[in-house]
Amino acid sequence: MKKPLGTLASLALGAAVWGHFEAGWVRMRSIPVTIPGLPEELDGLRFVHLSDFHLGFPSRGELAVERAIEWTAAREPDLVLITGDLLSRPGAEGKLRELLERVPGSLAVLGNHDFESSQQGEIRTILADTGVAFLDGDTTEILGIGFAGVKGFAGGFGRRALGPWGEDIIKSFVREAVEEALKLESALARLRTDKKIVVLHYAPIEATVEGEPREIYPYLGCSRLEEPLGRYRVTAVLHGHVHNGAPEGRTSNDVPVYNVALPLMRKLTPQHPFLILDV
Ligand SMILES: [Mn+2]
Repeated sequence: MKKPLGTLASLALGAAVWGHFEAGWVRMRSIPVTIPGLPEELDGLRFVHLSDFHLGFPSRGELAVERAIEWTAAREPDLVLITGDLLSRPGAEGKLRELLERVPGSLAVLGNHDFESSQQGEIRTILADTGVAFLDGDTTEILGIGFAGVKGFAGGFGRRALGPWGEDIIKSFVREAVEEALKLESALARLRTDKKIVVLHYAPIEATVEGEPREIYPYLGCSRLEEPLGRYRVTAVLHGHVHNGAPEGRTSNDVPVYNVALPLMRKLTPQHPFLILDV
């Protein structure tokens, strides 16, 4: 009697272990996305957008991240954009360094997870050492396209966004979102390029959050980040963070917004857990 029970237990354990790792499996598939209005001379440029690595010990997504970096490096894209949550837990600093060394010249913003274990300083050192530009209200111009990046913050969307009212702690919370939006706005004001791409961790619109439980919408982004996007005629916005949201939406001024949280990509296009913008 003992043996079959033992076998069943092993099977159950085997299935659980397989399920755990299968969630981090990678299968590749391409989804072409067209950005309307880009000039002809940019035709054929290839950007890769990677997000939400959530490395650390333990990390079931590490294999997917390795494959994504391997795939990216092999195709020598014109630019790699990374939208935060590089480390979720300690224990993967060496792995992060090793992966980023394979995509030098990338642009990155940090995410909320990068702050969780107070590792943001160390992550910034790794970014600097590996030649990845860190954007925190900063801008850069590459191939005639201007890039502006901030982490962003939470607070909710539209008329229901949290207002700076009541207790000091609520005011401080709202102030964080306002300051991130101001950083983005002043970065955009400095860009002189016709084409501008914004890189965020948090979502600037509700449309790419749809699919998540409604109760957590306000923690996934803030429409205060949307305000500067229309004013400065941004070409496209890339963000991460929203693991169960929608991959694409538009601001009220019709700016396309792409959500490329790695866990979302693994579900939607499991063969290809990242977005290629074919411009
Ligand atoms: Mn996040």
